[in-house]
Amino acid sequence: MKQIQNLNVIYQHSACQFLIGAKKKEDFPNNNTLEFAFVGRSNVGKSTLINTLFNSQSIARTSKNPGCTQQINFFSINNEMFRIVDLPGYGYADASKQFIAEWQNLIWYYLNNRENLRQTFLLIDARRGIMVTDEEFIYAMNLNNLKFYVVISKIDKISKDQVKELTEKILEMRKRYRSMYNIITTVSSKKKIGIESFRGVIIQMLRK
Ligand SMILES: Nc1nc2c(ncn2[C@@H]2O[C@H](COP(=O)(O)OP(=O)(O)O)[C@@H](O)[C@H]2O)c(=O)[nH]1
Ligand SMILES: [Mg+2]
Repeated sequence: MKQIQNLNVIYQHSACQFLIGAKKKEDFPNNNTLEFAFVGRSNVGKSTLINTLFNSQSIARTSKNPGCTQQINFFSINNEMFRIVDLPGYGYADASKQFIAEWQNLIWYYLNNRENLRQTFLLIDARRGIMVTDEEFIYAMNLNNLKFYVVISKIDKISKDQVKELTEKILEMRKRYRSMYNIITTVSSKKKIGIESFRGVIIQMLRK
């Protein structure tokens, strides 16, 4: 794995470039660069958050294309300093069984086999809390012994006390799901809350 220098670059204008939308594992780019995967229910605010973190217009463009939500989108930050991986959202009420099966095959192949995957960020919508599909996903991650880090999104939609309550409730779940990281990050892309500290989390993880 290559050495990463001058991490402060991501505090400035980070350049985010769309690499590929993978529909099958053969499409994945090389594994020489550390990756951070983002996952969650559809509409949880994943694309907006990635866009806010890395000042990227390409992510917004990519995710507006409905076809692109069914593939794993790889983005290169600052010319391969690291990558952001936008996993297809789960929780489509109207998804066909075949679509769900295909989605699961590709996503679980990625999560289980990707050696350059540094961390998986699981987004939870502050307004909705942990829903059945979220817990199913958490259960499966834990079963596969895959670590993940919870990020509560859209915190502008609830009060500070409610944010605290939800954070505690999720941390409480660590008793059952040990592969959950012991820290939770809370963000609002809309109000730009928690964005700097989330960048700090990513920088810390690049250093390790
Ligand atoms: N209030 C609020 N809305 C948000 C926030 N982030 C995203 N949204 C909205 O949530 C919807 C889904 O966002 P999107 O990023 O496309 O979700 P994705 O499906 O997870 O990629 C859009 O209408 C966004 O404008 C946030 O921090 N606060
Ligand atoms: Mg999206």
